[in-house]
Amino acid sequence: MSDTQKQKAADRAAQDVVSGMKLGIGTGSTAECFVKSLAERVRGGLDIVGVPTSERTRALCEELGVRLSTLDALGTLDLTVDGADEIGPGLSLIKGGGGALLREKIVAAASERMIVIADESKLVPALGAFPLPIEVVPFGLAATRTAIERVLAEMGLPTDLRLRGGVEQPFVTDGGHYILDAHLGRIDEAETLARSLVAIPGVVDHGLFLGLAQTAYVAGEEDVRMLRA
Ligand code: ABF
Repeated sequence: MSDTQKQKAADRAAQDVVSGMKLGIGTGSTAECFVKSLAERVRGGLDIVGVPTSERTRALCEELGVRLSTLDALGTLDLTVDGADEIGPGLSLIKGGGGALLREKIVAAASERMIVIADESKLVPALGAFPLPIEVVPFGLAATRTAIERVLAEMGLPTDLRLRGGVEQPFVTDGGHYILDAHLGRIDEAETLARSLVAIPGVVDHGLFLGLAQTAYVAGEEDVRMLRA
């Protein structure tokens, strides 16, 4: 979890940005390193417009002078650069530990390309050690939770769901939703799980990002490796 490694991966991704691009800008500490690299290039004359994936990222972009617009105004984006909680086989990802998965997924899906940036601690042989965030509507929380547990049980997965922030003070996303973190251990059938979760009324989305990223820049002690899906 080295900040230097995160910055190196972020710097590498910033090199792929060219003037005229419409950019999706991720959330989290690695994405913040990217905003810093980007801002430096903007000061040097790079002309881009970004769509932030969270209010936190919006604030940093505004502070550092990165020009922003909205997804509705721009339509499609050329590239999204974002961090991840886990990077598994084929650049399957778990995201959402930072609580911004919904906007991150909408922005990534509206982009022609997605680059993931990370330090090598995020690389895993199989997804699932990191708890899978599931974004849910507050209304009917108990019913939604029961339906998720049923799906998990049917797939032979643990039904250990924890409301982020706790019952007294649940964490609220930028979209006004709650997050249930599913402690699964290992996810072998990510596609099936992803489909089953979004089919549940009350589930807004989940942190499995499958088939969205084409490239990852992963920084180790020595260098930055490029991985392809
Ligand atoms: C975002 O930030 C999230 O999807 C992911 O949860 C998190 C990773 O944060 P960090 O870069 O701080 O490890 O990309």
